[in-house]
Amino acid sequence: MEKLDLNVQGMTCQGCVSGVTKVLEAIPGVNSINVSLEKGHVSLNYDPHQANVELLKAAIREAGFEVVP
Ligand SMILES: [Cu+2]
Repeated sequence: MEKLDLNVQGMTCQGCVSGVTKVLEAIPGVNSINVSLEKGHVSLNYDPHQANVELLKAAIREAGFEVVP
């Protein structure tokens, strides 16, 4: 398992939090998802054989949020 921390912009309510959580949960190999609305932060663990950073970022972007450095 690899750990990933991302800063995510555009989350404004718990609906956004569950939206981000849902798209990440749908990706095989992803678990321990933690989304902080206050900090604009997402952390998760993923299996590098099943997912990768670019795939995870793309899923967040497709859900309508911005991943920032
Ligand atoms: Cu929202």
